[in-house]
Amino acid sequence: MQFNKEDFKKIVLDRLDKDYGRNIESATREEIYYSVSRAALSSIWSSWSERNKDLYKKDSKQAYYFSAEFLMGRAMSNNLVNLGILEGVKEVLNDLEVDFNMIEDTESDAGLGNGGLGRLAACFLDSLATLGLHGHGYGIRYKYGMFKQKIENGYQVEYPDNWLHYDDPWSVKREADSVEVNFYGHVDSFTDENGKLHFRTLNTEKVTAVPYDMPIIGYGNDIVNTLRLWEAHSPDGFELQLFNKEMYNESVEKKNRAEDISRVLYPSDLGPSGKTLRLRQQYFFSSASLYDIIRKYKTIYGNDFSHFHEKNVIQLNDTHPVIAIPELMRILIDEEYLDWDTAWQVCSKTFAYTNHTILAEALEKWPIDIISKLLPRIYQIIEEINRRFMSFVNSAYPGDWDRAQRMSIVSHGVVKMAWLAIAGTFSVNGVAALHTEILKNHELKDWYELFPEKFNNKTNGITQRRWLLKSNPELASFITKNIGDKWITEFSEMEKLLPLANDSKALKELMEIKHTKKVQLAEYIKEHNGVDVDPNSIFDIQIKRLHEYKRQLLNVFHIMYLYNRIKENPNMDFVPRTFIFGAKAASGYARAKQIIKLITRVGEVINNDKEINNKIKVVFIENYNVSVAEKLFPACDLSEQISTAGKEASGTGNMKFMVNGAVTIGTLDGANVEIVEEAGVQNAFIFGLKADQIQEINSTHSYNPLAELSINKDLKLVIDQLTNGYFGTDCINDFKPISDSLLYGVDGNRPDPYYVIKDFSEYCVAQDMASRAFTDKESWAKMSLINIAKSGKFSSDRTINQYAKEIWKIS
Ligand code: DL6
Repeated sequence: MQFNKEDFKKIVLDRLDKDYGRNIESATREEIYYSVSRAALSSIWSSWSERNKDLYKKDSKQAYYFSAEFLMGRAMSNNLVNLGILEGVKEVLNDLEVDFNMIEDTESDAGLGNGGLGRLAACFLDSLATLGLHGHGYGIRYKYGMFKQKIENGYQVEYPDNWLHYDDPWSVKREADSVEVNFYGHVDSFTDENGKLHFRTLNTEKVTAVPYDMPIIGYGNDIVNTLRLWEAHSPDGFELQLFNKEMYNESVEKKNRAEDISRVLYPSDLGPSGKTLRLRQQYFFSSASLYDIIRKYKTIYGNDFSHFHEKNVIQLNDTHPVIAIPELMRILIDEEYLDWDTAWQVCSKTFAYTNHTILAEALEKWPIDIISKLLPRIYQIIEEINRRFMSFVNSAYPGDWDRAQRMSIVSHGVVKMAWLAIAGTFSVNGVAALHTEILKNHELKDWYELFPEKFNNKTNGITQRRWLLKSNPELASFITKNIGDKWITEFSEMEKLLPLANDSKALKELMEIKHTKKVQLAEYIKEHNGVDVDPNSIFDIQIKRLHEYKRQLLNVFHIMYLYNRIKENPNMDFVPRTFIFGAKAASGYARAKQIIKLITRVGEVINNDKEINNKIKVVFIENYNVSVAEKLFPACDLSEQISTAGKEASGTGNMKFMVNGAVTIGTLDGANVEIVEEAGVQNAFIFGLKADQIQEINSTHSYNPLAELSINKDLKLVIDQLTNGYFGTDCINDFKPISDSLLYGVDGNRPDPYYVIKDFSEYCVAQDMASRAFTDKESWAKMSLINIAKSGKFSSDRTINQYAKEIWKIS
């Protein structure tokens, strides 16, 4: 893109004057941030509107990514990088004596996602635009993103994440494209003049969906795709008549009910009201997005839906948008008057489904009483889909009633959304090779046997533009200096770095870069945690959602074990370590919160213990989010990927660490398997049970954690310390449930369901090997370099190319 410094400066100053009546001296940092962002946005209007015209062209097929989460993080710097004007804008601000970093830090993270699934969606959008593919996102514009986490007295406390407090200069409201979404009501049938039966839903509750568009800017190619997020409003605003009767609360009741839909990401769904609200959210954005797509389609083909699937493909990101399948059926049958079979053909050729987890609790099931009340016509359609599907199963497997029961979409009082997804789509994919195999051979075995042609794997990836070029400019320059800059858009180029593995000078430079990033992180930690950490120590980092299967517990047990050893023998040889955690626990997940308390308490005790002479530090980074992640990945030496094998579908943090030169310590789980395949097992520290061993132990019920513990006195001591007050008597109530769940099993679960005790010894051995390896600087640097050079596979550009060619058939 052409960039003229003086012109850009003029636009920024002009905006400050016209929008705020300020000059550069009197403007606030928020006003400057807003004006710079809007100035950059104004430079892409024409490319963006050109791109939008393609949505109405006959010969272009569009891919739409339906997702309840888009974890976008900050937009400004990333967009400036992709536009190729970051340095220019920095110079402009420098001329105006404004600190760019301060302006960058003014921007709130768009934290409209929970973890890997939402961040994957954001990486995919970046790749789609950079590859010049016609791919756009649809989701919800939550007023409050994932909560803001504060650590108070060691406990997680949740506060609203008001990311729109200063408005969002990167969103453009498109009021004219608003659509109506209908809830509740009753289904009415009538016969037309030709004797054909029709259905309609009467007396519905109406909600207006108002779209906001975010530009998704391709890297260096003038292509701008769109992320369209819907905001919910009441069509009538508030009720003035009630207000004038001084019934103030009543006057805004309807308005609030509507706005609740897009108020917050993942409202608690423990009770029926929370469940209803979640389903309202899912239907809201699915229905609005379908109407939007159909509106565009009809401008080209009118009522002829036979080309719909040639023009549109919709990827359903997990089960959250699966309600779109019966919704498209409803629109086609009730509003466009297609017959059932034709509508079903359209649907099942248009939708594809990605599964992101095998955790039973994450495979959504909606109680029939909720769905049939909230969406009566949709429920009727689901029942009919199931009736026809069951007859298909019965003809495929005559007399196999067990199988038919297992595969029924509606059963035991619930609608199984994953089953509906597989029945109603032409493609079902897992997100790493191991995950897809587990789906095919275990969790979705019945389905794979019936529809083998639908199943495929698409190993996840991450965008190197955000996770390397933008967040680690020092390493990016090193790479470009050695192999040129083609890697920015063709990540397989990274392999060209391999010869440097034998070049001492280059390895030294690589380690200097790592040191610089560690120093920067140490400053952040000092400022935010008040803890001094030594950049020469091993930076050992585990950052991801807090979940028992991800086994932050295994990590903290290892820290407790090391601490005990140093206490016993203060003069022992020890390679200093800084253990860094970042994690949010779901608000209703008590065990995860207890584990956070354990980490922070262990940290408090160890960090303040003079006797251990700073050999270990433990830091819990508050409010882990995308912009904090950008500081953490580049500064890591050792990447903790230690989930129970078979449980992590893929992981993407593991890839972000790898591209930044961290070495993995991990189990053979999710995409770790492929990381190790690429980098070589000698360039990682692999330990623990494998997925098939765990399957075997589970099926034979042959695991007894108490027996394991009786032969591991180090671990026994660690677990005893949870309940004997060693880390504070005030915490026993928090830590005892952790110990109980490992030793005896709680809430109907087996003891130690995630094999923490079983894998502990091997984990300690692997950790010890990592410590020893770190002392040989050059060989560590070599491992780091090889990981970087072999990370080419893990670009989301590769993943998206596969989706485009193998599923979406777009070019
Ligand atoms: O596919 C993106 C991401 C994977 O990398 C993670 O391994 C997986 O846990 C995550 N899945 C989810 C879905 N719900 N749960 N649990 O977030 O998807």
